Amino acid sequence: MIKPSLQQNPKVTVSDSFWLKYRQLVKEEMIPFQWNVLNDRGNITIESERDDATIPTEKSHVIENFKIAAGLKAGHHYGWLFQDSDLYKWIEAAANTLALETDEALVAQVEETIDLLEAAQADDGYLSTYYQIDALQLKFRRLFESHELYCIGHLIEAAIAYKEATGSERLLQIADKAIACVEAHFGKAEGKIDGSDGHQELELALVRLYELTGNRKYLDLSAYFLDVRGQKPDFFADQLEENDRLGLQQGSKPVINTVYHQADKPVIEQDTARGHAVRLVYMAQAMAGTGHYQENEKLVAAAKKIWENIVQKRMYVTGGIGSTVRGEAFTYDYDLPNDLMYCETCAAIGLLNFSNELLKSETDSRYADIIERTLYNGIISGMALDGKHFFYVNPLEVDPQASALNPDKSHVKAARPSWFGCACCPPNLARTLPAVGRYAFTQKADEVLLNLFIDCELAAEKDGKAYMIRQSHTFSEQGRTLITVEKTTSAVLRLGIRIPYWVENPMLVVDGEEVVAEISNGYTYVTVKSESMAIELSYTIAINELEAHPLVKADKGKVSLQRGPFIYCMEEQDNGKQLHLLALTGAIRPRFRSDKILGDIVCLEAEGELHVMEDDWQDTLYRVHKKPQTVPQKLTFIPYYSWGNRSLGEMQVWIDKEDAHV
Ligand code: FUB
Ligand code: ZN
Repeated sequence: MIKPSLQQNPKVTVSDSFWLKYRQLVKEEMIPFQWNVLNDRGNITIESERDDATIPTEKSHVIENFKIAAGLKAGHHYGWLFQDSDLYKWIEAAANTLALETDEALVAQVEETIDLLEAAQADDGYLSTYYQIDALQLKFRRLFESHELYCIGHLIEAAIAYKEATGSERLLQIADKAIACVEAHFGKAEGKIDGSDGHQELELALVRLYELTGNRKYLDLSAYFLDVRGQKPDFFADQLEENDRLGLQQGSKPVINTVYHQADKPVIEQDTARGHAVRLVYMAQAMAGTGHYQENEKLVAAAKKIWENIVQKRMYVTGGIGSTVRGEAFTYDYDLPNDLMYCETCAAIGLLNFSNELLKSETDSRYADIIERTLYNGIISGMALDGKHFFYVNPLEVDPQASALNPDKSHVKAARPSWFGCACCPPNLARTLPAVGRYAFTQKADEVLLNLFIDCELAAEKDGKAYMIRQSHTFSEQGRTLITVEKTTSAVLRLGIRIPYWVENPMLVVDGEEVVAEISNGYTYVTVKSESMAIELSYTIAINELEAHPLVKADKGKVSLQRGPFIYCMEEQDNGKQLHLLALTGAIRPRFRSDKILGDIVCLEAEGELHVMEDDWQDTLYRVHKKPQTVPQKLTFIPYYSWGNRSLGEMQVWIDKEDAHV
């Protein structure tokens, strides 16, 4: 393993019109809208994410919970045990926005929120509004479901973002006090709890805190929580037994599913993606990060194994993960049903961050491919183009009638609701989108990687000397990428430029001279010796018909279309009803379109055919097979992320390929 150097969030200024639109949406729509929700203001309809009457959908109550915990109000906690994390993610979203542009009113809002957190935090640093208000006797005693450490993880991430954006350490102090509380209660020493949280998150946040501070104690604590997981598979159940023995009022005592919690065996032995999808990728990100900085090759190798299993056998073409609503979980290799899937927005965000973490210890553009696939597809599909409606799960095939009438598809929404009883995804999007520049480059001790083709500028330092890399792109019929490097020193800089799989015939010109683009692990390298250099990459943007591995039953005989980083889909609005009766038969062309709702997009138009239903089907459900009649039909595909923004209707990513209608 390469000796790890501490990586901090790169200072990247994004100027890309596609991503600036999202940044504006977060600032102008999502942050104020979500603030209203957290304060139970406005007339916002909260939907339950699936057909389950126990999901709390009356209100958010997040700010109220903190006020009650702080003793400023009377009452009970409302919402999920992890409702606090909605506020922490909101703060992180605000901070990531403040890192891009100052906004005194927003700073004041965050400062007020920090006042509230300070008031709510117990003297020993404990902070979990549910347990503080209604069940203090169970503090750290029902870890399978309590999310106490999960919430501290999100608090830490918010504090890091706020420090990076404003220089203020106020929130970090609260986070540090919470960490001190965790250290006082957890560990190997006699009398301490030797176990972990049911939902991983604290571990990855501690790695990020190490990156910010360089303090190895955070890394060691992350390593402890990773290491203890699965060592005693009965740990969660034993806690419940002990609560009974001690006569503590504790409510339900379910049978613990240790696979769901990734706690049935040590993490180092977990070589496939199992259980709850978000938890798994959050855990694996922490394994990759902790392993990298502690130079623990086994831990990094175990993380990689999990990553390989996901991207080779358990990931949707959109970068979505999680094949079943039951337990929001992975199932088995190649089981990727398009209409029953889960593909939670948070899980795609987790896979993005997991891939980004692995890229730190291994230069391989496959990680960047997944960063790109998740970002441009399964993540941004999680929100409407108005910034005020969200998907929790991101289907690849939708029929509104099925969503309404088949209870097994109650989680497969045909339109994005405003908010959810479990609101983990919307603020997760809000914190991720303004930070997109962080994935564009990876700075390593001996090289800088340009991962994403986003118009932006990196301002960084190497050995105390400043350098700048600017990239800009044109994606019309042909692709053209201009990269300028400027340095204040003649010290050599090795720049790796990712050549994405959707680039054909790349031609590289460096300082006016054509050079052969030799590719190593998906990157082509340019050695910058002089104080400035101009690099031009031109290429053809491929339109690919992707097919899935033959063992993916759901996609047999079908293709999905991809141009550049975007996966495409068909909508009823453009193609009529019964999308499953369409097949792709001929050429595909890009068409530039300015749509009132969808904005400036590149659609794909293709020759296709419609399987016509003959009259003799009227009262017949089955007949002896004969070749179906077909008529030619023009097909229109839009980028997947933009589906569901017009009228309610069917949507489909995978389409039959010509010879399917025989
Ligand atoms: O448990 C916290 C979050 O709620 C998970 O990450 C999501 O999957 C949802 O269950
Ligand atoms: Zn979520």
